[in-house]
Order: sequence, then C-alpha cells, then structure tokens
Amino acid sequence: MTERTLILVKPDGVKRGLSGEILRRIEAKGYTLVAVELKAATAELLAAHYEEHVGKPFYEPLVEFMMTGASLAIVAEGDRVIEGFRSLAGPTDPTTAPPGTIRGDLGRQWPTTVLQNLVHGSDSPDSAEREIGVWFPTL
Ligand code: IDP
Ligand code: MG
Repeated sequence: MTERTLILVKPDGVKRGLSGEILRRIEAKGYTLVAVELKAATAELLAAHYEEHVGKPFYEPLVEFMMTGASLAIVAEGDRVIEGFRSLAGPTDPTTAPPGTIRGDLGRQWPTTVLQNLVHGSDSPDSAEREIGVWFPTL
C-alpha cells in the first residue's frame, strides 16, 4: 500500500554533511520525495514530534540535541515506506546497528552520551500522519 512517512536527518547528520548520502539511499530504494526542507526545530515543535517520549529520562537531552542545529525534514512516499525506511535506518543504537544500514554505516554515538543516530523515521501510519502535520502543516 502506498503511504507516506516523515524522515529527519537530525542535526548530527546535517552538520556532518550526510544529508545528500541519506537522500541518495532513500531515492535509490525507489521511494519518492514529496517534501524536503531544512528546518530549525523549536522546543514546542519537538514536544509535538516526540509526544510519546515526553517524561522519559532521555527526553530533555534528546530535545537539547535536536536544537543544536537544523534538521532536514523529508516526506517520502512509496509502498510500505514506513517499515522500509526504518529498515534502511537500522536499530536505534548506531554502535550495534548492522552494516548496510544508515546508522550502522555512518553513525557511532559520538561525541556525547545522547544517541546521536543521524535519522528519525515514523514508526506507524498514525505517527507518520501526526509527524508530517508537525513538520509540514501545509501538506
Ligand atoms: P527510534 O528513533 O529508533 O524510533 P526511539 O525509541 O523512538 O528510537 O527514540 C527516539 C530517539 O531518542 C532515538 O532516535 C534517540 O535519538 C533517542 N534515544 C532513544 N533511547 C535513548 C536512550 O536510551 N538514551 C539517549 N537517547 C535515546
Ligand atoms: Mg521512534
């Protein structure tokens, strides 16, 4: 089923100049880019985006990290793209994410203890719809 997902190249990825490489992998897989925008997230935007993590021990450091620079917000479309991009991204911890994945090939949780793992991808159709609305209110 054709669906849409919200992908972020997080500030670590943008700063390291990996936006192009990550877009390349999304396109090489065959997904269509619907929207791409470099955007500096506010605390309010991040509270809406990371709704399910508010109150967790890593929430404050995560928001601080996500405000250290702009993120590249992407809406991609394709058959099972939600699941497919999470597979391209790899597991949350970049140190143990398998080679071949974005996090496994390009990330290594450095230089802080917060998981700077390069990308975000929506994890369900409901999250995708909410997150697309948060980053692209006009879509
Ligand atoms: P996901 O991005 O793989 O879906 P989530 O569990 O949704 O992982 O966590 C959201 C983000 O919060 C992660 O991508 C990572 O940046 C950060 N994070 C998750 N767990 C931890 C943790 O235990 N310590 C620090 N940061 C974490
Ligand atoms: Mg998540």
